[in-house]
Amino acid sequence: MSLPVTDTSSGAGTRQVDTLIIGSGFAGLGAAIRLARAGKDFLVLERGHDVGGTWRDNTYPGAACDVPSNLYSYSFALNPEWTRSFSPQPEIQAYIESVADRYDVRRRIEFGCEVKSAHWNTTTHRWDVTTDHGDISARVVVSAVGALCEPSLPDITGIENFQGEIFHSARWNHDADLAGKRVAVIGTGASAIQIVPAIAGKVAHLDVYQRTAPWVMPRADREYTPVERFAFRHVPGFQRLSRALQYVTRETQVVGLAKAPVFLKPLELAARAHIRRQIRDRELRRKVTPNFQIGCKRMLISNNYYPALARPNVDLITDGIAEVTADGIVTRDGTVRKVDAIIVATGFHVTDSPTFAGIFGKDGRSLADVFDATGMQGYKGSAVAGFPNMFFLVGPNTGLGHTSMVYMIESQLNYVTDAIRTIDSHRIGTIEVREDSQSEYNRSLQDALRTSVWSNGGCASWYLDKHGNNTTLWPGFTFEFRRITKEFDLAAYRSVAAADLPPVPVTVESAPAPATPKKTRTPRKAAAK
Ligand code: N01
Repeated sequence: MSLPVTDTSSGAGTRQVDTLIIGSGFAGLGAAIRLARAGKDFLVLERGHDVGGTWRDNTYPGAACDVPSNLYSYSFALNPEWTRSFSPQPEIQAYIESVADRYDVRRRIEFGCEVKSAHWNTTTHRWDVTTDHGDISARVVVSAVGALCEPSLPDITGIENFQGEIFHSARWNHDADLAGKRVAVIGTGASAIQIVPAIAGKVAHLDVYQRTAPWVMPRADREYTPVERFAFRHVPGFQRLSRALQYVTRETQVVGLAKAPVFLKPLELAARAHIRRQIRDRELRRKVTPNFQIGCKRMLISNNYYPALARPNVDLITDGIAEVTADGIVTRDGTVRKVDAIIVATGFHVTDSPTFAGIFGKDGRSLADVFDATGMQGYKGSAVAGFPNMFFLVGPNTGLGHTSMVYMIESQLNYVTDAIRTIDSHRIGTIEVREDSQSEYNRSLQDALRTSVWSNGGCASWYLDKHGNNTTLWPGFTFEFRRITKEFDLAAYRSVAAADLPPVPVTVESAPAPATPKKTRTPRKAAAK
């Protein structure tokens, strides 16, 4: 157990924190629970006013999960309260809040505290973190900011001049009354296809601006019966069995997605049949039929998106947007469509998150600069060379298109918790993934991705960075990731024992607090080179 060096009082001066976790979505909250269980000393900073991350922020009408409910929870906190086979956002948010309460970690989370920057201090061998609640010095930082947290706004000429209501899907303005209004939705991704059916019946007219038609599959969503809900609560192993079956079924998709896309053909046929079943109009059928291989972009699921598009008050517009004016949208063919409100459902900054620009590693370069040069590369999604004593959750190549991210997050929690345990038990002062470990790891990832539909399916997606590399998705079965993250592999890292670090010079004005627990007796030779 590490010594309790965290001083969370927000008095004058720099606060000393042992492990600083940034974010309290599924990843950050999970990290807090795991570190609390391991008896570690930590503080969580959360810029929002509650836990939940992307599930707290995405409150748009129709928001729901496209992963089955029983798979979409922590393995250590199954939720017998799910009411449907695919959960709506309010239930997921309520679940996350209930877990925070059950594991009593809220008191270790500082809400409404935004991290502005984090600089590795080569003198103190700690992270200097600037926040809007003052400065913090942390021995270890765990970044759990998530991939889908920074809304991406489209760079469309004139959009800043629009005079009506305009907001991003992840920042829904619940004060805006859309009833009886002319509304435009820009984008046809996972968020938009849930928003469109939810508002189509309320607005006077809806224009849906589609740049690329997505593949949409039927959604096997239904209410759980009272018998099932009783069994989830009272029959030992029943919910876990349901979860295991869902896990295995979903995992079979990896064969088609990552290894041999020919096996995705049955899914494509099912999606084509879905279009034929739900849309009569030939022209609309043509417009919604994608021109790339299924799976290349995230496969969407909906039973009410196509019927919503077929409504008389809804138009699907496929001519590109030329500009936005004060009161409407002009497409490239010159047509002007007046609207009262625009909903921007254009996704998130994933490979170019603005959070990268505020993290500065040991050579003074920001994570944004490093990723700009090399692409978003890391090691096991959890560490990046040049950024000592920093771990990432939902880092590079940990994303998924086919199953629950919570499974990947829990794999990373095993790894990062074990890393912190190792740092403490070996009395390590600084630890950093070796460049050769990271390069080798990324070479094998990119090799594995070569056969995937994401690389060969003929689409442009946010899975690929500007170098054309897929730096977001895990290229194999998720149990393979679970295996390689089961234990922290110290040999892949360069570390310096705390006792071998040069002493921190003491200045007249301020004497820095001890960097690492000093009163320890583990032999320094235990730290790997
Ligand atoms: O964003 P997206 P999202 N002009 O990036 C279009 C997760 N999620 O918020 O395809 C016009 O998928 C863009 O067009 P194109 C899930 O992981 C999960 O919908 O790039 N259009 C696309 O249609 C998902 O993948 C759930 O040509 C522009 C859309 O905007 C991720 O969140 C629910 C444009 C963006 O789609 C993001 O989904 C919801 C422009 N300038 C979301 N720029 C679950 O159920 C972009 N577009 C778990």
